[in-house]
Amino acid sequence: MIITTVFSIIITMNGYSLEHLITAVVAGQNDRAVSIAEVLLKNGTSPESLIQDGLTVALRSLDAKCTAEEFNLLEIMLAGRAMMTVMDNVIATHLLSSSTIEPVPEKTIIIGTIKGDIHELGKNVVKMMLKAQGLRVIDIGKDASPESFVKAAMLESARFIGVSSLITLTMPFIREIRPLLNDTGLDNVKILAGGAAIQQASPSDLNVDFVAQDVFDAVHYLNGLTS
Ligand code: B12
Repeated sequence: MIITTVFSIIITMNGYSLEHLITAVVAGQNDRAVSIAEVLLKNGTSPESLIQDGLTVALRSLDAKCTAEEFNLLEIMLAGRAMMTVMDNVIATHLLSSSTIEPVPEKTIIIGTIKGDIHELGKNVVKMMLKAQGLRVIDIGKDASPESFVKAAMLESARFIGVSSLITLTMPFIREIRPLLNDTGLDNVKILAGGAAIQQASPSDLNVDFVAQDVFDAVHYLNGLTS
């Protein structure tokens, strides 16, 4: 009761809550979503919370709209666009103004969505956050073959590979990356995997070094290896 009252007072003082942000993103209202996110950030909501409790929750709430019975491409695409507008115009701007970290070549990561999967919003969030952490991020896009991850790692002298997957059926392709790396002599390259489809899998299931629950989990893991 007391907690609910305090929460209501905070919302009233700020004018907006994360719930408003979620509603605006789901409705595909770019400008409104940006304004709300700006107010929330100004009033002390962290970028982490905006991403995890706002933007990600908004997109995941469209889960049912992505099934064969109820597929609504337009609605999902508009929500995805609103989400990335907030990422570009509010979160990235905030992160860039609060840090001056230059990308470090020794901290290069190849990032992409695995073969058979065209989801890219999560990957793009990860890309932006890792850049803000000073990593040099090479994005090889979506529907990327295991071979293309390894080729890019070789060409770019990467230390890490980040694989995104939201489609469960793509798991066998993720497992192929490690043996291909070993065949090329890149045994030291660490593989991180993330995305809604594989969060429950263990690293050994996927033949990778780390399975991230979200982007902040990945940042924590990488900081442990690079600092
Ligand atoms: C948006 C969406 C779409 C959009 C994608 C737009 C785009 N440009 O990306 C569109 C409409 C195109 C789409 C298409 C399809 N979709 Co869809 N989609 C979704 C939805 C609703 C949200 C996904 C999303 O963007 N979330 C927001 C982001 C921020 O979250 P995230 O991706 O999880 O990322 C976070 C973490 O996971 C992590 N992370 C993500 N990647 C990585 C990578 C690394 C390296 C690291 C460290 C971390 C990390 O960090 C991010 C931030 O914390 C999900 C529902 C759900 N529950 O996820 C279904 C969902 C993923 N889609 C699904 C399906 C079935 C499809 C289609 C096959 C539908 C169809 N009938 O054609 C097609 C895909 C075709 C294909 N071959 O890929 C299923 C997948 C089921 C499964 N497990 O296999 C889901 C779960 C919906 C459902 N319940 O059935 N989809």
